[in-house]
Amino acid sequence: MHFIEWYPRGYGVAFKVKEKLLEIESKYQKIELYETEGFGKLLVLDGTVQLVTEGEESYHEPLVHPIMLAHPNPKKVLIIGGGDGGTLREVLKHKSVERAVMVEIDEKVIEVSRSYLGIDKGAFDDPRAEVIVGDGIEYIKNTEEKFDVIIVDSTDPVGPAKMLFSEEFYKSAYNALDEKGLYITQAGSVYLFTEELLDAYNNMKKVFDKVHYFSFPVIGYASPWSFLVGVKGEVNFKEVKVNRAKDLNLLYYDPERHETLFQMPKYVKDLLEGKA
Ligand code: AG3
Repeated sequence: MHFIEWYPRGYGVAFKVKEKLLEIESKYQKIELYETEGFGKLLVLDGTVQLVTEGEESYHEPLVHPIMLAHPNPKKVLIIGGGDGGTLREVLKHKSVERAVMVEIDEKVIEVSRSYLGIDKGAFDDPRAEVIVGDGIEYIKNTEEKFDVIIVDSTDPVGPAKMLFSEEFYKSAYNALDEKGLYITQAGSVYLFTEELLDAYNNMKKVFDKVHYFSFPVIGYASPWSFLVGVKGEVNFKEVKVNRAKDLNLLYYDPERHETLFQMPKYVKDLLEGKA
């Protein structure tokens, strides 16, 4: 038995699976869960791989730690999406964090993750965490709070999450950042969603004071995977405070080699920089 996610152009990512543990239709999407042969449990939303429990850190670490370590003192963090709790868990590893708000639209993703995956490792019950079931777009538009860091851990920039990659959404995010703030979003497969990556990058450039891009190989995704960082004010994303990384127990992202993040295949770099 196997599970395959098909990307555009007939490219696929497959896992051999021992059994299907669950398939439910929530109000928002189809949620599937499998026991894989080699990578623990596999969470799938609307046919797209979200994570495997043995390897999810290859996504959550580059999503969370580069911006947390580049920010001078991140106290308040907002997470949009991230219902499995992996992002929240990594955020709360930072001692400076006083408050982390997570806004996930689909309650079922939280429930399924809590009962079957356990990757939050207690993060949902941390007193610094506030978990809100709701629409992140509305939340960010209406909140009066200012955050040091905003992390978007959503599904792909196609389909229902497309709004999260729009200029309008970036404007609300910019307003919800403190005067020095960092924003990050996953932005899809470098090779297979290049157009979406370019669109998101160009939209972010209209709003943020500076925009950075990087890529990282993620287990279970058609890698390399892209990430976009928006800066408000003066924060240098090219440098991280390595001494704050000591207790993070990292497996994939290496703050000592932060500069290696910025590798991107040449033709993609040329497209992003308008040289192609
Ligand atoms: N959220 C990003 C999922 C993107 C994967 N896309 C795909 N497989 N086509 C992951 C959720 C983990 N917290």
